[in-house]
Amino acid sequence: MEEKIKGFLDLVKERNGHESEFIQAVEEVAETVIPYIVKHDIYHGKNILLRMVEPERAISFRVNWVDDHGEIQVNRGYRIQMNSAIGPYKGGLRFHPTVNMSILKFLAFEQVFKNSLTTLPMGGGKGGSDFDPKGKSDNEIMRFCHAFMSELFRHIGPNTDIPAGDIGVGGREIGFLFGMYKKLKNEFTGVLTGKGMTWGGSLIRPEATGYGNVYFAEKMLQTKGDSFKGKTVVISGSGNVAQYAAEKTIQLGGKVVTLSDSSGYILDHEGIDTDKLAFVMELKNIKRGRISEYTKVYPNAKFVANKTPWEVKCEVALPCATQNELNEHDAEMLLKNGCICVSEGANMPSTKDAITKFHEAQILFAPGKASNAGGVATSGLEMTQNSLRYNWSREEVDEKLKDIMSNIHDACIEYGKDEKTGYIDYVKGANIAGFVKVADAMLAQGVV
Ligand code: NDP
Ligand code: 2IT
Repeated sequence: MEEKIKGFLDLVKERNGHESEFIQAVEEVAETVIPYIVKHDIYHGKNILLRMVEPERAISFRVNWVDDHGEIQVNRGYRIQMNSAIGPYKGGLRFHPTVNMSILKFLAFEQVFKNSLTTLPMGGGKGGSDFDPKGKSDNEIMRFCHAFMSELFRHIGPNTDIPAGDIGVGGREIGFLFGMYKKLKNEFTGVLTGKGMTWGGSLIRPEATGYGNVYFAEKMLQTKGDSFKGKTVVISGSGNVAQYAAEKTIQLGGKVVTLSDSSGYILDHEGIDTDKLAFVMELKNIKRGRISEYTKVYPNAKFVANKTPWEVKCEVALPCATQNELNEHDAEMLLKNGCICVSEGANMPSTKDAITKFHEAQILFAPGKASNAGGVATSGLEMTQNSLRYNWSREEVDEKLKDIMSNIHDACIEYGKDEKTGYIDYVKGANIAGFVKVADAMLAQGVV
């Protein structure tokens, strides 16, 4: 088996040698899915995984725009259309200077499994740009989004590919992107998700990734007869996912003591309560400030520059910032400090070595493709509402989100629970459950 996995990964490395994040994501899947394929005749010998690691289409394009000083700027835009076996391509757009093919291919690959797990009919895709929104005026953001969509529009559509937000792309950007798409196509369709509430958006979509992650973590804790109540919770990031993970944690009785950004983290031993979180939301979403400014208003809290929050004692850790933000050493610190549950809000925030540590310690560990699937699942619900030309209430969407997270948890148990020890390997469970649905569709559709 080791040989088989190695042979497969060697081939992937040969073809994608310099794409380290993509290879990391494929490795994690191959190690759990190849042994399953080998044991199941219908999948064996069909090169299904080999087909799944090759994007159906990878689009790269130039984005020219003019900044506030009249300078012409040139960025790169991308859309990876990874797999459409179970539905149209679906996945976010990331605007961040680190964006490149490797990052987007890893995200698109993860998205295929994640979307499959949601039980909704969505294929996988991802896109974005190396554009850096930090420090840009609203007008610059608008001009960039319009320029980006002036090429992307020809590759997407409500039955083809439906982008959404990710790092650096929130409600403001989706608005500008949607406006240009509508103008160019002369049609009002649900081509993007994460839209505003007055023009086709779904209630709970902004909250969905963070809420879903906490619903999933609560499910994991329940397998131990435990809950969020009274738990000290460490969260990284302070963007969309982190904010709503914090909100739901507080609602379930947990105490959130950290938030972070790429400059460092804030530690508030008294707990970040609802009022303090409202301050953070205004600071980040409206003033577009830095998390360090929290300590100016709440002087009992401290800011720790250039560090991640994993050194803080906690029972639950929710990494909600970015890939590879939690390494082996961080995992050791968390374990030493008594952490019993890690649930990923971000995509691939834990390195492979960190995950190995969590598994060795047999704590509750959920990979992002399972625990952060609530965001894209609610995007799927937004698509449904757009097709119905109807809006569900907040309660209806939240109930569906809870159900979906619970179903994903069940799927992880079905494919990931060790019958002898009872330990649930959520990585294995999510990978195999996600794989089976896509693989069955690919087999049914033949070699296309
Ligand atoms: P936002 O842009 O709203 O927030 C990103 C946060 O992460 C910011 O606090 C940012 O800090 C921090 N961050 C970004 N890059 C780094 C870095 N290199 N080092 C440290 N901190 C960093 O994005 P989201 O909250 O939407 O996304 C967060 C994560 O969740 C990503 O991994 C994304 O792929 C994933 N995700 C998002 C979903 C969604 O619906 N939005 C759905 C599922 C997953 P700074 O301001 O300093 O850059
Ligand atoms: O990583 C993700 O799942 C997202 N950024 C959300 C994708 C979506 O289409 O809502």
